[in-house]
Amino acid sequence: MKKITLAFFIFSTSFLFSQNKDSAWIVTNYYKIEKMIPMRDGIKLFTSIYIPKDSTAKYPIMMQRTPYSCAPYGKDKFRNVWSRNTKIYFLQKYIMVFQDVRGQYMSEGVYEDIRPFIKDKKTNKDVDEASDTYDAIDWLVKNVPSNNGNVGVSGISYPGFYSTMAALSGHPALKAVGPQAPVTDWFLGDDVHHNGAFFLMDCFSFDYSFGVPRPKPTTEDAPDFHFPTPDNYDFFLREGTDANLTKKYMGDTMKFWNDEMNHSNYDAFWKARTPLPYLTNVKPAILTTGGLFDAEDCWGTWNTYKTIEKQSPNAVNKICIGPWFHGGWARGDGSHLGNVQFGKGVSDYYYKNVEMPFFNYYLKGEGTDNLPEATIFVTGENKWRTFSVWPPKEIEMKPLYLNEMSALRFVKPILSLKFSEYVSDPNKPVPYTEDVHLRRTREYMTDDQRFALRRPDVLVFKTDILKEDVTITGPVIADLFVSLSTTDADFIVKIIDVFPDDFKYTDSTAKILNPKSLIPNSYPMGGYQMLVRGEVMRGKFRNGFENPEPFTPDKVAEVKYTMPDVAHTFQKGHRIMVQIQSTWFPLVDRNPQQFTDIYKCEEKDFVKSTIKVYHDAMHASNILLPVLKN
Ligand code: PG9
Repeated sequence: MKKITLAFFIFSTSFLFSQNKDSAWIVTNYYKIEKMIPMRDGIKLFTSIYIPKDSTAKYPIMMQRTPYSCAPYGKDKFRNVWSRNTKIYFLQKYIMVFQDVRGQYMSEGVYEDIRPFIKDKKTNKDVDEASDTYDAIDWLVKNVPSNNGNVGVSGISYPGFYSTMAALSGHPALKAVGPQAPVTDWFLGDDVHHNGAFFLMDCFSFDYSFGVPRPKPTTEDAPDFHFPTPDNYDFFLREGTDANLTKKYMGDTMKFWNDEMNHSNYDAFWKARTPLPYLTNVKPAILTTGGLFDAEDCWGTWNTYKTIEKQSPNAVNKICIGPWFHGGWARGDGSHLGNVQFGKGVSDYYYKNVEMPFFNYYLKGEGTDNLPEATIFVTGENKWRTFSVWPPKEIEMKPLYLNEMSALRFVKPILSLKFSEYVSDPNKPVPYTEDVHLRRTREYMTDDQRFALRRPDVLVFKTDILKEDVTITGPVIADLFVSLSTTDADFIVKIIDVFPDDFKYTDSTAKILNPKSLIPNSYPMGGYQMLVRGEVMRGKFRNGFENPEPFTPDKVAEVKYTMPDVAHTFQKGHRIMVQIQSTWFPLVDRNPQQFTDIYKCEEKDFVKSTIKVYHDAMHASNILLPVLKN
């Protein structure tokens, strides 16, 4: 087992986490080549390759395939800022490879969003992201000087999708893959839709720029949409329907926006674009990384790990989840999100104890793979825990029942015919966060929910003050019995940690936070209602995403859906709160609340709906919590 020298380790650790963004060290120790690597169908992909100048040793290759550009272009141009998740590999003397995927930036070919995997490839024309990865790896190990024949592929978000597709390439040199916050299923739970509900803000901004046609290779980025107002709630409410946004801003040039508008159910278009069914017999070791408070691909993170666990039982398949926003381990120190604090050194801990040991073992033969199956940061108690299986075998799925008088109890209600009701008005939708702002925030995932509690169209239920800690680790299932006065509606369930009225972050917490990230704790944290998990369900898909069904007005129906896994301790003295609402705007597009194609409907189709949520012995709405037994 090779040991890196203590001096090099001290230097590299200090450099890695130093504030000095200058990559002078990288320029001194690396040289760069650029290559158009030929794929099996003749298309060439632009690839930047950074190689250690020290040619006395052999080094592993770490590759990132991206639709977001390998800039800077030019063999003498190096980035002057390296994010945490790449700098660390330079310091460990990896050969670093960045590739523009087919049809993006300087690569040839035609781009296709989340290009479908072709399981039975018959000719060299049958190409996908897996075959492109195979061809790229094959070229690299045969042509790049000083490589040791071992390749890793890793990446965050869309590069996370390309990492998962790399695992399907079948190349023998690919030894380890890191799908990080991977884009996985854009209808069931990632980015574009959650449970069939359209994520308007993210998709409008993303599609408007990312969806611009690219007629030929370019190094230029497409322009972002210029909002005429700093108030996104006002902008999207005034612009009205999805159809109006299509007509006014997207036209027919923004291909993927139009694809979204023309595939309103979970049809063959969407099913073809998820890698999950193909993750059988996975060969490379897999480490999936993600954030509890990832607003974009939390679903993809959890479901990539769980699917490999189920479909590839012999695979080395690990997961690490921290208290991060989307990509937060590489984009911040993990000490806090918005007003909620987690403590010092969270992201550093991950790189030093999880990601680097994992890849160094499989690509350099250093150390041992004694990484636990699941390394999970439990918020609330703010501690890393490890589990031999996820969800933990020590959990009990306990129903937390809605009761009358806005009570929440682990006891089923006994009264009959009890319900709580609200009127959902699509012209006065519940904001997804309190402040006036432009682009979707990261912080909404842990924001204070007191602003929503005050609205008449938000139902609120809460437990008594907890007499002991309640830790939940695993999936949360919302099981609602409802009736509507109309034929469709959305349901948003929010699981909330209510802090004690006298809550303050203690000096010890404050002290352990990295001074740079210490936020001026001016926000009134007493009584803070921390969003732990929120998720939407488009009601018409309650019995299946392929075939939406209308509600029968005033007839009780069950709306049951799974929310992305959580890891949180509701500490003694806190309360558990559940809020239920039918709009979450403009995060999610408005439901006209009539059974119709939402992407084609008109302003006149939007109607108020009187919604009843039942909590009686016959219709016991509840939230199934994965309570970790002590
Ligand atoms: N997860 C990001 C995203 C993709 C598509 C729409 C909106 C967001 C991303 O891959 O960058």
